[in-house]
Amino acid sequence: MAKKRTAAAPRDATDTATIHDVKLRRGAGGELHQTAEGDTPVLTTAQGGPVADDQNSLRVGPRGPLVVDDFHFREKIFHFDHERIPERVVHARGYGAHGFFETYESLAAYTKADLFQRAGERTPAFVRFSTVAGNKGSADLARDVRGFAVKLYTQEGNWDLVGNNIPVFFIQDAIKFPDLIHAAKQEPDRAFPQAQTAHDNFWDFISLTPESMHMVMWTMSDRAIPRSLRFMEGFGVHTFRFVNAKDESTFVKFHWKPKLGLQSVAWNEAVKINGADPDFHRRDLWQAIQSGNFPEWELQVQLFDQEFADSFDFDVLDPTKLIPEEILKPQPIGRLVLDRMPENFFAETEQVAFMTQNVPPGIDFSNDPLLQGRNFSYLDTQLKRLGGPNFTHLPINAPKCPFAHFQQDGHMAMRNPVGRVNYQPNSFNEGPRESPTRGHRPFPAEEQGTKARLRPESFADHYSQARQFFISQTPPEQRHIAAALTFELSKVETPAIRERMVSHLLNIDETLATTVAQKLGLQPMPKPADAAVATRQDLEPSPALSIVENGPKRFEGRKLGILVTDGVDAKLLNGLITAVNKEKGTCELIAPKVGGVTASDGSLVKAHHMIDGGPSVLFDAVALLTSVEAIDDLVAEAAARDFVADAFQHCKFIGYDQSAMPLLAKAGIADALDEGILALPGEDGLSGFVAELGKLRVWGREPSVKLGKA
Ligand code: HDD
Repeated sequence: MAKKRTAAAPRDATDTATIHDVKLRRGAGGELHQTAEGDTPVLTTAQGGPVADDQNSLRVGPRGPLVVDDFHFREKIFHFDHERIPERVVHARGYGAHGFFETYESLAAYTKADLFQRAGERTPAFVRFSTVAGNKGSADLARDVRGFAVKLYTQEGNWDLVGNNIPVFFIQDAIKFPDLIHAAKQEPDRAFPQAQTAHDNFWDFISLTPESMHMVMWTMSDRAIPRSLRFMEGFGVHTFRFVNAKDESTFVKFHWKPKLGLQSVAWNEAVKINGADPDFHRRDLWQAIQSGNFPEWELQVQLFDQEFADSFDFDVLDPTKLIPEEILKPQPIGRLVLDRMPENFFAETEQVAFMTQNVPPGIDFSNDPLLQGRNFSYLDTQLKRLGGPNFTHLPINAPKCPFAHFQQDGHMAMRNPVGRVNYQPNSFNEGPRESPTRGHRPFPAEEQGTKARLRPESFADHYSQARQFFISQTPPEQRHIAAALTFELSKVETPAIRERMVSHLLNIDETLATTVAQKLGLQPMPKPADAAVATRQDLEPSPALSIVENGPKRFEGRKLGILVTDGVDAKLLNGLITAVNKEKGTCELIAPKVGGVTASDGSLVKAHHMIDGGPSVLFDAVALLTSVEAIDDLVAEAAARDFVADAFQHCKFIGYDQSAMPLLAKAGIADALDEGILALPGEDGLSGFVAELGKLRVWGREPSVKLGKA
């Protein structure tokens, strides 16, 4: 009997097969391709038919019309016309990576969640980072919240921890979410601004929503312009529950802490990065993973009981509040490592469907109204985006543990129950049955109350933690918040909205409010907003809220941009690269021509960028390794001057050899050499220079360059 003629891969097939004398080769997805001469697969239609000519449509004569029986043309164009799916209504721009989560110790005392039972257990993970407001093609360095969505493929089902890089949220009730997002995204009549909150609608909504003040302090801080996705924290935001085998519940808040510490950019830098490399964050993640520098976060949890929750004046169910780490220290429970990029962006990063309601047994929800509203929303959005109820059949969304159910049919069903019985209970004793012992059971919390639309009194304090955040920042970070507010409100055209915002700021910090008002030219000063101010308390500063206080101590994972010319001192250059690499940093070379330069020893050194293509905003620090012969030509290049001037105004460390002095002079900083502008190799040698780079910025310089001064 003839072998089955099919494009589907037989289970036991090897890399090649021969069917009806046609040589076949297995593709990445297990499919078989017909092979032409050599090992090149034959191009086929989606139906598997070999294609003879893919360059010319079928037509009548050389100048005649096309004909309708060109099924290959029809199929090719039809498929192209349907390539796009709706982008996410929020978090449209994102980038994902695969990895694993590793549990440190058993957490059986707190949770029966299978992934937390055994020390050293690894659970496959997929993480998608995103901005919120911008469209899919917007730039990475928008001033925005970053999504931090983690899918853990546990042995008892997928757990999606769909968080942000900010531990609180704008609103307390999910019913306000459409308004918040409408106000933040482009205004509907003019369709701009793109990926920016600096416009009337956003600040109008915010200034009428006092509960958003805490989150606004975060979004106006440098948290909203991270240097890299690898250098930011993630938060589950809400209070969740751990539930153990005895049905005992412990409240839990989740924190992802980056191993490489926190780091952000300056606003002026962000604006320039968006022009120089709109894909800055995704390129950075791609490069890090492809080069084996796998980003890592520690999962830490704040665990507490009802009695502890009751000790606060605020409510742990209120998503606009956090529990300061100094009051309840987060405990490390595992680590997340991202070690593999998707093979296909669309199949994985675009089609991944996160849903807050995906929780395994042992993890449960609290009565946070925002969380409960989210649990309702995410399923709907996947249906819209992915086009049908079978999106769990997509490999990126399918569980990696055994699963069995009677859901069937629908668009694009790839798996249906086999056999006669597709229901339960059934008397044929076939198919899966529920398991009261293993299955997810909600924590049996007792609930009572009158059904009503209301906001509890315990959610009323909107300013105490906003103030706490502000006073926990270092002076440069406070300056940046004031500058960000000034910038954003300067783009607001309606004076009453500016005033309303300043009246809220007065309840947060008077100096902040006055600075912003002065810089806006606001007169007279408005009165403080009267929204529930009576509840405001003076909370202690929390250093854990500062980025500068929690930055790295080393240059590891960072990038030095070295501007080189012909005649560069080969020993100095090689020594510097070695010293940076030893510290697990990387170097990129910028030269007048991308082909490279000839070093002092005659060797050809290839460059990564020409000067226009590699501005200093792309690097964490810079070095100027030039030569006496080439410096005049370099000084003549405006881009070289900008390279140095920007590095200076962004408070970066600048290493230089003496020949580069004219360039420093051209950039206007030869007379302003400070502790961050270091001659190379320097007294402590190149390793001493690289150790200094670990401080990342020379914030003491900032007032003199007026950067970030509101
Ligand atoms: Fe949301 C996407 C995070 C409130 C409704 N959200 C989405 C993503 C992240 C968050 C990271 C992107 C997931 C991905 O990469 O695919 N959202 C949050 C956080 C919130 C929050 C941390 C507050 C604590 N979200 C929130 C509310 C609602 C939604 C209150 C609706 C009531 N979110 C959605 C959504 C999205 C979404 C419309 C759009 C795309 C998607 O779900 O998959 O359902």
